Formats: sequence, C-alpha cells, structure tokens
Amino acid sequence: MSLHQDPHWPRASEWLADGGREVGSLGVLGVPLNRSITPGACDEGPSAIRAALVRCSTYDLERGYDVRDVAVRDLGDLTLQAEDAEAEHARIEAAVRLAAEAHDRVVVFGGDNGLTRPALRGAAEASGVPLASIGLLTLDAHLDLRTLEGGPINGNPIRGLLEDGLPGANIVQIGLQSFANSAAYRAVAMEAGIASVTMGQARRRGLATVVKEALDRLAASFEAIYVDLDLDAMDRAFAPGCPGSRPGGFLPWEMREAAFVCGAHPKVRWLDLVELDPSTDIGQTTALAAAMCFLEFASGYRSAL
Ligand SMILES: [Mn+2]
Repeated sequence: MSLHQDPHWPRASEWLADGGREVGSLGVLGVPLNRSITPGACDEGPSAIRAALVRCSTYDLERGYDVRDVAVRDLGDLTLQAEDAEAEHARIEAAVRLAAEAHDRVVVFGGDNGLTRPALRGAAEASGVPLASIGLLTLDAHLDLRTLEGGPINGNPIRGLLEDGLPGANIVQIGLQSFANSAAYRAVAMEAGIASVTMGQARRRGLATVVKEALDRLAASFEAIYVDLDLDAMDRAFAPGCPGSRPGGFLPWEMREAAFVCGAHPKVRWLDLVELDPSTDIGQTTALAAAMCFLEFASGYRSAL
C-alpha cells in the first residue's frame, strides 16, 4: 500500500527526515535500550515512534504553530546490541553528549527508562555545568529508585543518578501511583529530598499546572532541566505498549499538554520518551501518543523562539 501524498498536508515524518526550516536547533536520537525488568521489545521503540510520525502532520492547529519551522536533525538510532549494560551506558552517554553539543534541544526516543541515567549525564557534560546544577523532572508512575545491585535496569535510573552525584533536591517526580511503588523506595526518595506530586495530586490540580510550577521551581535554582517522560505515566487503556502502565494514569491529552509546557520552557533542554514496547501496543495507541508528545514538545519549543 503506497502512502497518500498531499503537498498540502506535510507529514511529521517528512519534517524529521528533511530537516525543517531555520528556527532553533532540535536533535533527535533513537536509543533502543532493552534491559527492562519485564522482558519485551523496547529496542523497537524508536522505529515505532518514527512510524507513528508518518500518521501525524506538522501543524499545531490548537496554537497556530507549524513545527516545520524548527530546524530538526534526525541522528538515527544507536547500535547497542550484544554489549553489557555498562558498555551500553557508555555509548548512550557519549552519543547524547555529542547530540547535546550540536543542538539547542535534544529529544531521545527510547528505549527503556534505563537510558535516562546515561543520557542525563551526557547532556550535563555537553552543557558544561556540573550535575549539581541540573534539574530533573520525571513524568512517571514509578520512583525508579530500585537498588543498583545487579546492575542498571529500567527500574533504577534515578537511584543511579543519585549515586552519580545528582542531588535529590534537584529532582521532581510527577505522576507517582499507588500499588506501583513500595514504601521502602518512597523512603529513599524522602531521605534524598526528592520532591513529588502524586497522580492524585496532579489530577486534582491539573497536570500542565503542576508541570509548569515544577519547572519554574527547578529553573530558579538550576542552569538547565532534563525531562524524563515515561509513557507509563499514562493510563493503561492508552498505553498498552508500556509494561508499567496501570489503570488510573494520565490521559493522552494531559501528557501532550505537559509535553508542550516542557518544550516552551526556556530551561528545558533535553527530553526522553521511554518505555514504549511496540510488541504489546494495540493499534499504535502508545506509539502515537509518544509521537504526539514529541510534536507537542517541538511546538512548545517553536512557541518560545
Ligand atoms: Mn520510569
């Protein structure tokens, strides 16, 4: 089946492939990391997000921006197969550092959530400021503070970053869910001074509102902000392609709004979209949500230029 071509309906996939116009500088890197606690196919995540972009246009009708204005560069996907976790992390860190040196903003298509640790480290190196000056916002159902014994996995990137020297006071976690975390790891978060907004709190106040507040608070103290957008913060019905999604999560429109707010914030330099496992996705539901969060982030960035 050949794709319908319409010069009056530019596809987001074409924008990503062609490079856009001249405003700003956005780099996109695929990181097909697949070391989940739940065995799966997160390594197919980057290509699934790219495939979903074929079904999206570049026009943000809601706000009047066209992301085609943004200069984008697709840096392709890292090769990670047949390496141990430490070697993979080193490759991810180096690749994100290069991407962040060359681009004003970087979006990473995951890959499981384990990539957040080396990606943030690489981004921080590129920015030339110490970890202590980097803020981290996670949109995630989970604390991701599991113990590091047994090596890095998708359940311990935040624990790893604490270990690396990112102070807990630099971290805000939004979307934490009941029955998806443990008291022991909640205590680790409290002890480290990590701020949190639970799913219920975010729902009552509005996700976009709490994200904006968190970013402004981090921006007051830190030089640059990394956003880890774990798609499993979404409701299970809208994220069947995430092993960790549960009933009661955010709705896709809330995640999209939050992604726009992040893109529009002057200190948010880096975003990852993680935990998409296309092998359990249904009708591209999760992949399309990921693709649209990416486009919302790009539109937010466009709005701020
Ligand atoms: Mn996570």
